[in-house]
Amino acid sequence: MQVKETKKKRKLIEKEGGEKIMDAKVKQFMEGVIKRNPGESEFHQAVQEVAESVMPFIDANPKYKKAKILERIAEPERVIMFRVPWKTDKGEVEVNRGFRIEMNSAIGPYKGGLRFHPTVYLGILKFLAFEQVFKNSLTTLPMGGGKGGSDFDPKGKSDNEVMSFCQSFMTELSRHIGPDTDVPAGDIGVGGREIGFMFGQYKRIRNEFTGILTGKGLNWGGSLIRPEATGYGCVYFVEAMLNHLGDSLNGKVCTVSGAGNVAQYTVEKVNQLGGKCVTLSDSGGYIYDKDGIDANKLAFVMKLKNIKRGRIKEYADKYGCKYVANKRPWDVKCDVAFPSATQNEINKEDAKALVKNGCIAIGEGANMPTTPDGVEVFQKAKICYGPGKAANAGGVATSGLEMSQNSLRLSWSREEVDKRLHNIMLDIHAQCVKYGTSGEHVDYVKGANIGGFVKVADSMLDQGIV
Ligand code: NDP
Ligand code: 2IT
Repeated sequence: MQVKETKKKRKLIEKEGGEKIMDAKVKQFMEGVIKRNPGESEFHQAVQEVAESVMPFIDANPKYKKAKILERIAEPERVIMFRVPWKTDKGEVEVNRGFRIEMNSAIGPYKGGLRFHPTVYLGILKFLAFEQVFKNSLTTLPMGGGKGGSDFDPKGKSDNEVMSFCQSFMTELSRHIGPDTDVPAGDIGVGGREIGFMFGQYKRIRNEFTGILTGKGLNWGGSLIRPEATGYGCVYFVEAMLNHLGDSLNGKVCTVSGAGNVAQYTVEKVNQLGGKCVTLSDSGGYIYDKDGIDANKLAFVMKLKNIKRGRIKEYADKYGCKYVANKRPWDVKCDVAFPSATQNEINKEDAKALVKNGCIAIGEGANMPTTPDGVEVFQKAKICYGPGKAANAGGVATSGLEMSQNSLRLSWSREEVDKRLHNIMLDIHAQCVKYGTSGEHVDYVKGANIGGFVKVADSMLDQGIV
């Protein structure tokens, strides 16, 4: 008995010692990253999470360490920053800043969205480009990682002003992108309207009709299901996590944040799978509709947000439900939560409230919506926590399918694209299970980070010191 206990103790001490050494290695690596990228807190956060997952794996596979893969992966291949001058309807001159981060091209051309939001700066786009490298690798498709955007705020601007901005933005961006070089798409503040204006300007400058953007309109090279893909994919991923435990979304109450592209199609797919979504939000606050956001109410939201460009409060005014100003919906009781607005929108307290109220799964439609101490709460509670780079990869995966169709000069049917999207999400789930399972539990953070890392790291090794 005593021998057994001593052995157990020794093992624990060894494990704790090993963890301490690993923590010290991550700390040392992060000191370098922070020094090289001062003030970019979101980038530090994203790199730290990946470093924590892959450091033990790198330790066990010295070839990665020798080639300094982690150091190289955390350094963008190229960062482009440029001036974007444009004119308001009143004839006033405005100046914004444009960016494109070309992060990693080991497995394919740079690929990732453009974000137009006043909070955009280098640190946010570098975090998004970094996440994109692993996410794109997980999709199984040949796409490298990139991200771009501007601190331009489309809110309250006329269509004409948005067009004027987009044309100026693309005038410079056009020098850096191409169907085999870098293929941007949408993100916050960039949807079908903006992609159209930018595509038109590229064509005009270059005299080429090529697939230089994804999320295009159906009449001019777009793919069916691309608008739906991120939300649908996220719901497919959560369904896969629940199926893995012998459960499903059928009958589940879900909370959703955001009211844009990702949130809207998350609600649509949850409804199709027999669940019920009770919240949506925007930067003004959230609505709580305990009866559920059915197809008719969702049609109202789509018109409100995509055409009228109004505020989510108008939903509460129309349907007489609760509206909570300046708050996020995480204290509403739910089985599953879909954060689908922006980064760091679930903090430690929000995570605790979700777990306390019985939430069993999180599907991150947004990129990095949970703070590190919030993630720790979910991990400790051992609920199904699907991190963004796995759960929201359906959007970029379907962008990859749009690129394939453009190359073939063919369009696949809705059913064909949806089937491929569904299979890709199941494949991503399988990769997370492969690299993240320990005992009965799947650590989806570890699984996604290692799964995404291996393919990129091996490709970098194959291609030498570049
Ligand atoms: P949209 O611009 O269509 O919608 C964004 C929604 O989130 C709006 O309701 C917006 O409210 C809200 N929001 C944005 N920023 C904030 C903020 N700082 N605080 C509170 N609310 C905010 O963007 P998407 O739906 O395309 O993107 C949502 C998330 O999903 C982002 O994290 C994005 O990176 C991620 N994502 C998107 C993909 C895509 O294909 N579109 C693919 C993968 C991930 P308001 O209008 O008031 O600003
Ligand atoms: O974060 C993301 O994956 C996106 N915004 C979509 C990128 C893309 O190229 O479709």
